[in-house]
Amino acid sequence: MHLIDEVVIQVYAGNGGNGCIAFRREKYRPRGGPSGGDGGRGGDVLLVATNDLSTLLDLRYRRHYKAKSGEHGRGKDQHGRGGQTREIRVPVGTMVYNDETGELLADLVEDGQILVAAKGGRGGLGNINFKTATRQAPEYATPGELGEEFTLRLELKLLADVGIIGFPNVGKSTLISKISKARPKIADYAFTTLSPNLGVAAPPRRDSFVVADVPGLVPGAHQGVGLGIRFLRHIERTRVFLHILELSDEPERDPIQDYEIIMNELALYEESSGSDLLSKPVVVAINKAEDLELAEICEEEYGPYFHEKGIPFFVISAKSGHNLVPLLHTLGDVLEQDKKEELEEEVEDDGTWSPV
Ligand SMILES: Nc1nc2c(ncn2[C@@H]2O[C@H](COP(=O)(O)OP(=O)(O)OP(=O)(O)O)[C@@H](O)[C@H]2O)c(=O)[nH]1
Ligand SMILES: [Mg+2]
Repeated sequence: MHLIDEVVIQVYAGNGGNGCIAFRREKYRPRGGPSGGDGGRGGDVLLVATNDLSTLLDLRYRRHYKAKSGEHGRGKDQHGRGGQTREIRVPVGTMVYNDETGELLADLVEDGQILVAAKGGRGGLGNINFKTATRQAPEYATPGELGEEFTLRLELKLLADVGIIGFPNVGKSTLISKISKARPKIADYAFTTLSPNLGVAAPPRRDSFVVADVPGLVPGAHQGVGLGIRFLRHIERTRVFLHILELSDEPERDPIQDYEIIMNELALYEESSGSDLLSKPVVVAINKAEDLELAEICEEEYGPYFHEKGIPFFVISAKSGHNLVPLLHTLGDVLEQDKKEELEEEVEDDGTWSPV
């Protein structure tokens, strides 16, 4: 399977143009003097973050990105023109690493944010720069500098407010298709979703938020079982998890057991990656309960377990729409609360308060 959330590319900035050695030899001007111009600067390679892209797919088919070199200097005091920069557009949420050293160079989180990924070489100096009182005819110029070259690893981490997690086939994609305009593939088998989907949920009369549906998790995911956990990095940066459970026909499955298995996978991922997943607020919903009698039984049977933990709990049907509006309002509340707490922490950190 081709992953489109990680690519390695090669970037080459342009070389600087060479300085020129030339002398004026014009009729009626016996002592011409040096006239070699400077070389132009090589073009930079820039990474530009844009909201217009949502994957790194375009970069998969093209590995090498070169900016133009600067022109060489010429006679008659003419400087070489600078080389054109090369812009590479990447989706917002792209993290850029130096592939050789592993160093994080930039986290492009805003539309229009720019990283100078490789600097163009400076142009060389032409011999007009070297004329002195004692050296009237300098026979030298300097060469242009080489442009920088790097191997970069780009990693896309989606920026969403809510990350939907859960076993395969529980109805995560069905839910995102109900609450937003996203139209992911939905089917009655595990691992229908192979890469993350984003959707904007707009509950009535309140702020909209971005929801990410990621491929399903199974026991052992942190060791690579199923599609593994590589998609978890996408939800590392979400504020809130919406954990979807289901009333499954499989006799060995139980919603609470499923819940604990997934939380355990998150814990193992957290341990191995040093990320911070378990401290995020969670909202739980048991899906596929369009039968209202069944929904009530579900509420009684599973509700207390989550209420005791202080976790907001809903019994829903993504298919019929049952209970989706209250679920969205609660997600909105939890998000607002989380943003408020973050703001308070920031204020505590630097001890100042400046009204926005
Ligand atoms: N009865 C019922 N079926 C549902 C409901 N929501 C989803 N389904 C069905 O469950 C199956 C899986 O739905 P998906 O939305 O593809 O599930 P998913 O969690 O995205 O699955 P993966 O992408 O494989 O992880 C489909 O056949 C859906 O029609 C629901 O509320 N009620
Ligand atoms: Mg899916």
